[in-house]
Amino acid sequence: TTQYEFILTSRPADGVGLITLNRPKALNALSTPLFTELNAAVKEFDKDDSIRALVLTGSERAFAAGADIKEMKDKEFSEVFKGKFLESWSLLTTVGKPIIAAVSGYALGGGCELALMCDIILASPTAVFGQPEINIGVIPGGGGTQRLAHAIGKSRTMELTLTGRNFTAKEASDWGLVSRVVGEGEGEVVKEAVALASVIASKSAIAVQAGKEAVNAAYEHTLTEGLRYERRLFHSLFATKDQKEGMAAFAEKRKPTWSHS
Ligand code: CO8
Repeated sequence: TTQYEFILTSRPADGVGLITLNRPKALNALSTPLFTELNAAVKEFDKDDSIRALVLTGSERAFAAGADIKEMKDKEFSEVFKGKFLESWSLLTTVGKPIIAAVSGYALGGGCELALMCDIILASPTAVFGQPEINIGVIPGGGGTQRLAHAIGKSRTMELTLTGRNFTAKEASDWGLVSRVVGEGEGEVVKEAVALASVIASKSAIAVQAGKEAVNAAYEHTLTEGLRYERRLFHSLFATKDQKEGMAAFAEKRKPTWSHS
């Protein structure tokens, strides 16, 4: 696999690709060079048929403490506007395969937003979330105000965005931002995320992709359009080998063997 400077990649289980942000001196602050590498790694796993689920994580101390403030501080309006600053930082959201964020330590600003771009978030009890941009004279710019509002509602999102206060793993779990808080212990959240990714990777990749698309439609469409979209995706799966195999296996009381097609 490719060697990177700010990230690590590995294949910890069958069908699972793991990307670890690895810029420890800056608490994984998100910079343009880091995103160039992250995007390349994501694309590589996305086009690799042997990978069916991804896990994105940071270190014990920080998932990511936000966009790199030192890289941003002297930028001018015309530069960020004309250069479409941040536009290429959301490539993650174009991937068809499911992505699980395994968060421990700080997930602040762009770090929280990066987790929100993933499909499932698991949190260590040590996770600290927040959108502290207001404290440095700006607002979230990577989807924080939008995805957080969808996930936890307007009043909480407004309070967090306007005060910049951090929130705990327990709060994130109570509000439904994370699907669960795992046990404490070093590496626990990554272990759990890889186990979860393995379960997903054991299903039909084509059905998983359809499922992901259908759930995401709930955040884009009206209920009527979303229901129609879901039903059409359901119909379309009857054109796949895996639907025939899955249902035949059930009727024959055996385990299905997926061809992922
Ligand atoms: N940018 C640059 N460097 C950082 C950042 C950051 N966001 N966070 C930490 N670092 C650096 C520190 O400068 C320090 O470097 P050095 O040793 O050279 O001084 C090193 O990491 C360690 O940090 P601290 O010494 O501050 O560690 P502490 O344990 O004392 O504090 C904190 C940890 C509380 C996390 C603190 O570092 C902090 O407040 N960081 C900034 C948090 C923040 O404001 N984040 C939001 C940034 S703005 C943003 O994210 C805009 C989003 C844009 C969209 C992105 C889409 C994906």
